[in-house]
Amino acid sequence: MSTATENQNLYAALRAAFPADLDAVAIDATEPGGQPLRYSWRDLERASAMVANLLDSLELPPASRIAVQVEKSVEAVLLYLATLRAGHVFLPLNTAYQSAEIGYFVGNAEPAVVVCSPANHGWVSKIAFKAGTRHVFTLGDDRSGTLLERASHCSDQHAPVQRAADDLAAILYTSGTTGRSKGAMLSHGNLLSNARVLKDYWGWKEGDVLLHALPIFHVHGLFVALHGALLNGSKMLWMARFDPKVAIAKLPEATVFMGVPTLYVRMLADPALTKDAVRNIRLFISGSAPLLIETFKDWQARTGHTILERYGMSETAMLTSNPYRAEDGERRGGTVGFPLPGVDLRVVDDAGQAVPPGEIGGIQVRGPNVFQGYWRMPEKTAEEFTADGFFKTGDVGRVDAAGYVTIVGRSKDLIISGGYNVYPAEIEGFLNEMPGVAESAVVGVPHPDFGEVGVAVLIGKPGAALDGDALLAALRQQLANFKIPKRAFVVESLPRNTMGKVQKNLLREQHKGLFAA
Ligand code: MLC
Ligand code: AMP
Repeated sequence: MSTATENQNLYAALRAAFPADLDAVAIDATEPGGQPLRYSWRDLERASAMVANLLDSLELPPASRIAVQVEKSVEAVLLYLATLRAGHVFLPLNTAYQSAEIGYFVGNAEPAVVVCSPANHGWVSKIAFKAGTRHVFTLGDDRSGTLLERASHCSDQHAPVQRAADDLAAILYTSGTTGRSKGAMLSHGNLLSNARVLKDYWGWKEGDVLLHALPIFHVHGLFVALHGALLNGSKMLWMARFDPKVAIAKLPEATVFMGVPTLYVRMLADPALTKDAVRNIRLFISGSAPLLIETFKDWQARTGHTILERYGMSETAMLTSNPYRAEDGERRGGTVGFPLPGVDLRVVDDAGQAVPPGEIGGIQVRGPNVFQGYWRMPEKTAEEFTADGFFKTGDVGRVDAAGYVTIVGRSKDLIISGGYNVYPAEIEGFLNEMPGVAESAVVGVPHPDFGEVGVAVLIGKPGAALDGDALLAALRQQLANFKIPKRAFVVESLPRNTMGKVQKNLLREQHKGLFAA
C-alpha cells in the first residue's frame, strides 16, 4: 500500500527520470525540409505545467475525464502530461472517428473537458455540450487553438497532484464483440509498473534515441513508446505521421524503433532500407498485430536485425515479450516471447482448466499492469475476470515447453488491420441499418500491407437492388475510415451451420485470395 506521502502520480515518476541537463533536447519534431522544431526537457516541464494550471483553474472534480481528439503533435503530449499532473483522466480518441463514434464516447465517458482540432470545433462542440461537457478547447497540430492561448496566461510551475497507484490515469475505448465500445480504465500504477518492467527488459540505456512514428491515441504510441523514452530520459525523433522514406532517413540518428507490422512491411518495400541505414539501431520492436514470419525473415536478411515481437492490449498494456538479452534466449519469429516479469499468464480450456504445455486454449493474465475494469460496466468487467483474478484476453494461443507464447487466433470476432482493431459486429450493426440490407457479415482476409482487412458480404431485402460500393460510401459518413471494409459483395444467401449461425470461416476461405500480393 502506498502511504499518503508517496505520490504515485505517473508524471512524478516520469519527471524524476528527466536528465540533469534540462536544456538538452527531449523531442526533435523537425519536419523534413522544415524549420528546426525542438523541445527541451525544461520545455516539457514548463509547458505541461501551464496546461495543468489551466485545468486546475477550471475547478473540475478530481479524476475528471479529459477527452482529446487531435492530430499527433508534441502539444498533444503536453496535454497528456498536464492531465496526469492535474490528477485527471486522459481519454485519447483516434482522429479517424466520425460523429457517431465521438457521440458515443463523449456520451459514455461524460468528459468535463473536450479538446478537438480547430477544424472540427463546430460538430465536436455540439456533441460535447449536448452531453453536458462544460469546456471545449481546440488544439491544432501547428500550435494553434484556444487550449494553448488560454494556457499561455498560466504559471509554468505546478506540483503534480497527489495520486494513489490505483487512481485512474487514462481510459482507452476498445470496441466490443457485441457492438458498443468499452472504456478500459488504466491507473497510474498500471502504467508505471509496465513502463518500469519494459525499461529493464528491453535494456533502455543512456544515449538511446527513440524514433517515434506511431499515433498517440493508443497503447503502442502513447504508453509503450512515449513512456519508454520519457522514463529513460531519452530523446525522441518525432514523426507527426509515418512515412517510410522519412523514417528510413531518420533511422541513422535513432537507436530504438517501435512499429506495427505494416510499418516494417512499408519500409521493406523501399530500397533505401539498408544495413547502413540501421547502423546505430539497438532494437527494433513490433507489436499490436501478428508479425508475419516472412516480414521477420526479410527484415533480418536486409538489415541484420532480429525484430523483437511483443504482445499486449489496451486493457493490460504489455504482457509478453521476446527476449532482448541473448542470455535470456533467442527472439523467435512467430512467437510473442515470454510473459514479462510480474505477469502471470496461463492457457485454459473451455472449462477454464489450465492446459499442458503446447496445447491451445484461451489466454488469461494477471499482474500489476492489468486494468481496473471497464468504465461504468461492472457486469461486463465481472464477466471478463475469473474468480482468481485473471483477465480473459480473448486471444487464443499456446505456451511451449521452453515458455514461449504463440498467439494462434482469437475467440473474439476481431479484425486487426494495420494495427487497428475492427470489430465486425460494429460494422455489421451499421450495415444492417442501411436501406435494403437484410443481413451482413464482415470477415477479415489477408492483405499484403495491412496484414488483414475487412470484406463485407451482404444480402438484400426482397426486391431491393443493393449496390455494395454505394453502401460502403454511405458507411464512410458514419465510421472511421480504417473500419470501412475494403470490398463488399452482394449475395443471395450466407453459408450457415445447422444452428443457423453464419459460417464466417467459409466466407474467409472464399475471399482469402482477394488481395494476394
Ligand atoms: C489507414 N487506412 C487503413 C488503415 N490505416 N485501412 C485499414 N487499416 C488501417 N490501419 C486506409 C484509410 O482508410 C485510407 O483509405 C487510406 O488507408 C489512407 O489513409 P491514411 O490515414 O493516409 O493511411 P496511412 O497514413 O498510410 O496509415 C497507415 C498506418 C496507420 C499503418 C500508418 O494505420 C497506423 O498508424 N497504424 C498504427 C496503428 C496503431 O498504432 N496501433 C496500435 C494499437 S495499440 P481511404 O479509402 O479511406 O482513402 C494495441 C495494443 C498493442 O493494439 O499491443 O500495441
Ligand atoms: P487493442 O485492443 O487495440 O489493444 O488490441 C489488442 C489485441 O491486439 C490483442 O488482444 C491481440 O489480439 C492483438 N495483438 C497485440 N499484439 C500482438 C502480437 N504481437 N501478435 C498478435 N496479436 C497481437
